[in-house]
Amino acid sequence: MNAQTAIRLSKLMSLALRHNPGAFNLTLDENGWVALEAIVTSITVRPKWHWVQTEHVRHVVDVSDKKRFEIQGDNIRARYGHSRAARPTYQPVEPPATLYHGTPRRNLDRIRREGLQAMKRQYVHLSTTWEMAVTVGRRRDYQPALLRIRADEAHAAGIVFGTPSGREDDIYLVEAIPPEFIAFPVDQASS
Ligand code: HQG
Repeated sequence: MNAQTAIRLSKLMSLALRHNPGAFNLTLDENGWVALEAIVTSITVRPKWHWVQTEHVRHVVDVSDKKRFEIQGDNIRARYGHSRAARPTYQPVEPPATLYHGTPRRNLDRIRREGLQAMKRQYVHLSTTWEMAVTVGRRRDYQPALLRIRADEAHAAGIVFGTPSGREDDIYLVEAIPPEFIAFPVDQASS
């Protein structure tokens, strides 16, 4: 399987495990898990994907730069990013003092007013590094606004942070971040 095909398979797995398991005849449990065998079968019935085997799905899990998926025993799930498919309960963890979020500049005004909201997903996604936040923001704006989240203060104020692993991780998930815990860029006008 070449790299491009692996990316396409990864997107298909995200569709099944984050957004629309029904379209794959899959039923996820409340934390997003489903049998590995079931997702492989559901993919192979799709035109052009008949060749997929468990090892291909495992390969996508292994090579994912962002650890999008995880396998435990005979089950697989998306670690984060869910919209409708499931609402995983993440183990509460103490966040690092600072977390980051990259967003298109056009969102800034609204985020200043109402803070970060989960929008179409189940949770707000926060990054541990500035670089990752830039990458996330660049999906939709070549020069995204970068927000610094005062996670220690938010945590002290009772906001619950979780991670897919239940311990220190690359991605932190939270219901919402009110504007008082966000340091906005001063030199970047919203557009
Ligand atoms: C914005 C991808 C207006 C928010 C990424 C974001 C990440 C608001 C957008 C992961 C807002 C939602 C998640 C408000 C938040 N007003 N806009 N009050 N509150 N927003 O895709 O964080 O590659 O749901 O800033 O890399 O961009 O797929 O969230 O711009 O890790 O594995 O609303 O998904 O991972 O967009 O991305 P998203 P996100 P994968």
